[in-house]
Amino acid sequence: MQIKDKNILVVGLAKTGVACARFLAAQGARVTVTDMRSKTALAGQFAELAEFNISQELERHNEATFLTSDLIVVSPGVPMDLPQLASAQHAGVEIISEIELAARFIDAPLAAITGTNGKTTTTSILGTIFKHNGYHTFVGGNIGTPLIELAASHQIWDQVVAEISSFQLEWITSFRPTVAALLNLSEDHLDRYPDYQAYIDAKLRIFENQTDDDFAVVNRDDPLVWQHAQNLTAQLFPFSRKIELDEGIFSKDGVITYRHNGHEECFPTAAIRLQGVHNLENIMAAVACALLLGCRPDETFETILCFESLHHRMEFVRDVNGVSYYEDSKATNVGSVEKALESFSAITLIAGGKDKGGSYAPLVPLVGERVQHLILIGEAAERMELELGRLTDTRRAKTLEDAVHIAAEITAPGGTVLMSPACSSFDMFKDYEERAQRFIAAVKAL
Ligand code: UMA
Ligand code: ADP
Repeated sequence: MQIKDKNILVVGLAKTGVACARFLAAQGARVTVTDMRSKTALAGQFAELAEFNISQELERHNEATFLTSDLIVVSPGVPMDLPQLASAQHAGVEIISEIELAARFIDAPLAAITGTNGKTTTTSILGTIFKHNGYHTFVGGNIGTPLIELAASHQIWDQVVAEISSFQLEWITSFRPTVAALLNLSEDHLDRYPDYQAYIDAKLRIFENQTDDDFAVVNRDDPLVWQHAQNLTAQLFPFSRKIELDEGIFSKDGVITYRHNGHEECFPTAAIRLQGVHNLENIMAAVACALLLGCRPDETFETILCFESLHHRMEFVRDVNGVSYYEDSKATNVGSVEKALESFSAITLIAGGKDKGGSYAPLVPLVGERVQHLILIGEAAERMELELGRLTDTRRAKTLEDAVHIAAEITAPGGTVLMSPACSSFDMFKDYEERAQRFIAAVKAL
């Protein structure tokens, strides 16, 4: 790919934009960065670009710059319908996402993980398996390290594991994983997509450039995933908790069985530390990717036995007066909250935050059955109360700290206080990690 002396516009200057601008400038491109934020707000980002000669257009996106660029690289947080992108596309300017740029520099086998929930957990498990098998492994993407840092590292990698979001797939053209996994589909990001199908279509693009030499690891038990997997070019490799498969990976009676081309491997699950049926799905997906890409079964099994839950995913905080407190700040959509509610009974649920536009209706049966008290915070509180409030004792709290105090007052011994918001955090917090820390601090202060 010709980069030197090209006029390249990087749209968005957060983690992705900085990594792209650095890589492109180091390759000799004439780089311009544009972001709606101000120079003051972006001081940290510019400090990271100080060694390069980079033009900047801040607090606006100038259409003329879009139209005169040779290439535009878009950050995932920039919506696809930005008018300047539409004009540039119409004028024939090449527009790509950061993962597309990175993929053009990846020589190693690429395992890419997507789905509404479980991406980070599965990506981490798979990265750990590869490393335990002795492979020099790059783990990146939506998990927090832009994939382009792989290209910028100038190292030779044996394996690449990428967590991939729907946003990152929006501007791909040749991104082609050797193994792509789709874990599950449920409503999310409807504040960005016109409808649910548009979100699903974006996710499915992970398979779009695969050939029949590649593999699609898909959830056999998720009707939407299975339905959309039927027309893929790649070889289907399903995983299931419910169905015994001749080709694929499934769990039954405490054993995970992997079957491929007449070959079988079995892993007992009793000693696995990672709890919850959803994590069994994540483990099966990761093991499938690992074995399909040549990992040894023994080392793979050793890794999954030792793997512990990541922070902020159904994490135990402490017991106070016979009540257990759990923090699930990473549950930013309805699908992940369903899994959390399935894991406990006698629940006081603290939920709410920035509304992503989806329906809360899938929570109705579980809230009715298991939630004794519902405490709502944030912008979504009103809509959540409309959809769920009639099912249980429902209250509003102004702050997360107030919610924790109310929960402590009303939850009977033996119960569980669970913060599993079903919303993003940006109305009240910097991010889900800050929300988690504030919850943990409030619970510790009880
Ligand atoms: N901006 C504009 N114009 C716009 C919109 C945004 O200039 O019209 C600017 C913003 O001011 C900001 C930048 O563009 O400075 C957008 O940055 P970004 O949101 O893409 O943030 P990054 O730090 O580059 O992080 C992104 C991913 N963020 C999103 O997809 C929202 C990170 O995923 C990812 O870890 C990182 O790239 C590295 O690959 C985060 C995320 O929330 C964790 N992902 C979503 C999720 O998991 O639900 C998809
Ligand atoms: P993602 O990266 O897709 O957001 P995470 O692994 O960070 O996924 O988990 C996010 C939330 O989803 C947490 O609340 C976690 O408990 C829940 N979760 C994890 N795996 C799954 C799964 N396979 N299905 C449904 N929910 C899941």
